[in-house]
Amino acid sequence: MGLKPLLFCPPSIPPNLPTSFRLTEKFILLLVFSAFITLCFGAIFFLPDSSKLLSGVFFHSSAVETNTHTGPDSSDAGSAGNDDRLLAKIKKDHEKALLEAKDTLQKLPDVIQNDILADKAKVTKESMGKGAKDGNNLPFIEYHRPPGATGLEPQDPETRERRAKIKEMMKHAWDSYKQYAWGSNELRPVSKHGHSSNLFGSIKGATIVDALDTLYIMEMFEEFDAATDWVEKSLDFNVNAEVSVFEVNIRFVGGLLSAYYLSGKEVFRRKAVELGEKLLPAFKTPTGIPWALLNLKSGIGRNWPWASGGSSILAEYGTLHLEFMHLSRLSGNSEFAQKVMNIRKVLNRLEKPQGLYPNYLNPNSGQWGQHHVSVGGLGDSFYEYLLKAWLMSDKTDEEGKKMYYDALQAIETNLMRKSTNGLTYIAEWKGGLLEHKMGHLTCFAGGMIALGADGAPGDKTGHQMEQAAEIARTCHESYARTTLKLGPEAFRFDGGVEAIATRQNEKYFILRPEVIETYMYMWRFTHDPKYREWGWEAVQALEQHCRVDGGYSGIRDVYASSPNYDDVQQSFYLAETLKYLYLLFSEDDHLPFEHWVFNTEAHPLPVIRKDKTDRPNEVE
Ligand code: DMJ
Repeated sequence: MGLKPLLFCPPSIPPNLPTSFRLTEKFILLLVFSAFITLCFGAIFFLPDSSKLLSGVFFHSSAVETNTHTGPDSSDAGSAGNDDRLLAKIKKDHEKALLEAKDTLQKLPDVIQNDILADKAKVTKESMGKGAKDGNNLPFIEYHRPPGATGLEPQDPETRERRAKIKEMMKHAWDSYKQYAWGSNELRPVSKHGHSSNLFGSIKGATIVDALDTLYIMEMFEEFDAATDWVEKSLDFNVNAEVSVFEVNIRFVGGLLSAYYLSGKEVFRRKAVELGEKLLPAFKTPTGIPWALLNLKSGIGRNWPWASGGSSILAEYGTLHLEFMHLSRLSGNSEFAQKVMNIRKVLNRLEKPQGLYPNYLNPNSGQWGQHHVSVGGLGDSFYEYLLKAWLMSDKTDEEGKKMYYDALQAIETNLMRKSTNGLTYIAEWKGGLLEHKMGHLTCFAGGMIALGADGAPGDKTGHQMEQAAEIARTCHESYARTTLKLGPEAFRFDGGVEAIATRQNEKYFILRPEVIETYMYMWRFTHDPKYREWGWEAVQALEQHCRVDGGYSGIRDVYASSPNYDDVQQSFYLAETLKYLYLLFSEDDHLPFEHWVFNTEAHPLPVIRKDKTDRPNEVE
């Protein structure tokens, strides 16, 4: 099918009318038209804001708005009425303000100060109530540094010198890390490069965060500032990686919290809360007992594949309490505290074999796994946190207190034994049978028992101090009986030996702190000089056998005639071992126990005072 062509047919025009303008007429018309357009555009661009002009015509404007611009318009009767009312109100307000000022001037300075504090507390309370939803939206907190963040020089010259030596050791460890592994989690001091264990996923800088508070208390402020700068610019938790909830909590959250409380720098509070929030999905289990491992991006958790029946580990889920209580306090978000209080609830509902807490608990069923009990690896810091939760709450957490002293009683009855030659040790319990072995990790218990002795029920204070002293002695023996004078990972009391490692895979020393930690507590409570002497023996051994050009290294066999390095400078060497040594040679008012509680990675956290509940933002 074809299309018809479109033809143009002009309409017929009468012959006497002009069909078009002449050129001059066209020109004049064009001029008039363009002048008109220019006028219109000029009006749009150069006249005052037309909306304001129009508002006077089309919209009713309030008296206040009118008066702020030009004052009263005498020709407008309604507006004049408004103005009178307004003037009267202003006058009244002025009179009220004058009366208040007069009132204030008559008050005593103390009363004025209290009024200001009450107003501040009110504002803080209101903002705390709203709760932070991320590390960037935190309530205002007025920072007060708790006492003893730094300490005075020791009186005694020898102690002063020894303390200075520990600071020099810290400098060597830190400078080496900075030179060879800056930003990595840990340092390989022999091969002189960075190292990372998979405990931290792809989070970086474990040594920096772990060392912050040690740098601060040793007054190494230049180094502290460099570390702070790194935290501000490079510490990143937005990683798609699986981390150990426990390790990240005790080292990173704990380290950041301490750095905040010591320095008052907001960046540490922000980072601690940000990381705490990233850990919360670990609690998404039927019982609320958290997973051991968590992918920080997906929030998916799981347990260690080797843990009995898919269980969570006592020392892992039981070592979140101190940090999470502080996270709630610093963020205004009560979820952190609820999560850890729920762990207690689950535990309290369970039947405990002989009053003991097995190391394995299934987070789905809420039932114990294998009946394996230990005050060393897998169990240790759970007991520590029960006691410290009570102390950190200014002794108001009665539940924590009861759980601690009951557990200690069960440990004493079922696990604590004396060797043939009189060395007290804490064995491991496997379904009712004892394994007569004590781990280096278990040696922290001397310090813990000493710390709790004062509050022991009945008249057990003296008894517990003796137990603590005996454990300190046994652990010292485990060092003294080696060739290199450093303690093995585990030592046994069977097969004719006492306090000696018999298995090759238990002979290593990885710069762990627990024995020195116990010396520090024992020194503070007894002032018996032997504890400083024992600490100094350890310093000499560390210098002789662990110090290398590029930092400090662990060693593979403490019974060998010379050290075989494992080439790792653990972050806890800076966080704990060197900090406890420094405090051992410091005066008691440096991080005093009545104001500070150490988390299990030796990060000091302030006691939350019960008499300041009305001023939640004050530490003391
Ligand atoms: C530290 O990370 C902590 O003390 C933890 O509780 C177990 N032990 C290591 C150091 O030995």
